[in-house]
Amino acid sequence: MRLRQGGRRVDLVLGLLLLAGVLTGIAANTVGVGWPLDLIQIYAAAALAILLLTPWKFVVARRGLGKKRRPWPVKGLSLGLAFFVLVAVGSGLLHSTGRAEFVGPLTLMQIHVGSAVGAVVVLVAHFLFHAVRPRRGDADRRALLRLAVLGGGAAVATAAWDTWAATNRRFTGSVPKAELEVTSWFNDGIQEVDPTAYRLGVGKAELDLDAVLALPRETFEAVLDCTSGWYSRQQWHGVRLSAVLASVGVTPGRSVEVRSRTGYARWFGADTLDDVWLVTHVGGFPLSYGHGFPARIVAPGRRGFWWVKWVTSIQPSDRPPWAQSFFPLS
Ligand SMILES: Nc1nc2c(c(=O)[nH]1)N[C@H]1C(S)=C(S)[C@@H](COP(=O)(O)O)O[C@H]1N2
Ligand SMILES: [Mo]
Repeated sequence: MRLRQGGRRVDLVLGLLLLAGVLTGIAANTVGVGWPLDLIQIYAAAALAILLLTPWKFVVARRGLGKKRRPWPVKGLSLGLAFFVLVAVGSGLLHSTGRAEFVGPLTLMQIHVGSAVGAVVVLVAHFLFHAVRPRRGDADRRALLRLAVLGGGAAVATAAWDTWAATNRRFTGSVPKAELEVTSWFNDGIQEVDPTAYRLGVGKAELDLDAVLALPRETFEAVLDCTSGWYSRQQWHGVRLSAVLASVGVTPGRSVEVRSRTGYARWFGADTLDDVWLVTHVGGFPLSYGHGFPARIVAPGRRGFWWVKWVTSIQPSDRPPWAQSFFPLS
């Protein structure tokens, strides 16, 4: 009886830790740089708390698996869930060290996200078969004390991990790279844009490449931080979107739609256009085809998926910037 109650509590805490992991994981991949909270620290603490609970869960699970009454789908789901969670935690921790990137053809981040999605799917199925419901008696003093010990243990483990293992990660969880990596959100192919044929539509005006290069450009540094788990600080050279619009006398609506030759688009709020750049050069050289030649967005403080490459159109829009998908959909 005691053990059964203990098992339910372990499951409850594990379920809450998984939920915390999913929420902070998604949040860390949407927020940008001006963020005061080290979300990945909470994320890592949830993961390490799961690891700390593994020995207890193991005892409980061994008993559950031994039960003849328990139907085999529940047992299968339990094992599947344990597998996905341990793979997700392990691949995430390994990635955070920045010392490994691939396992076979897959990146650690792909394995991490894939197994986390797998865990959520299995958890939902598991719950449908074998629901754990909290009871009032679950939160007695001893249970709360244990929870506090677990929290303390996870905090210490996280601090140790950050000090000795994940030493170079940003608060987003990304690890550093000296050079940019040619990356696309989904499957946009590299565009080999002919510079003589290039036209940039801004409102009703059309600028050729010389006209873009004649705009008031500046040099600055900014960090590209991709949701695939790396970041790179580079020196960029380009013009603020506010200046691009002003040069042709266009006023933004509620936002500005920036569209790539591939159709990929993001909307930037009218009040942010001083801080979003149309750049033509990186590290003192024109952009390469892979990095968005002849012109791309650099949006300091926003994740890589905002940094639209091969920009061919900048249009005022009535769409409020929040009325777009959280992450690009294609
Ligand atoms: N047109 C277009 N622009 C894009 C993408 C894309 O798929 N299509 N991917 C974005 C993502 S997810 C990232 S991280 C950066 C990568 O820029 P890089 O290839 O120069 O490193 O480009 C962004 N711009
Ligand atoms: Mo990205």
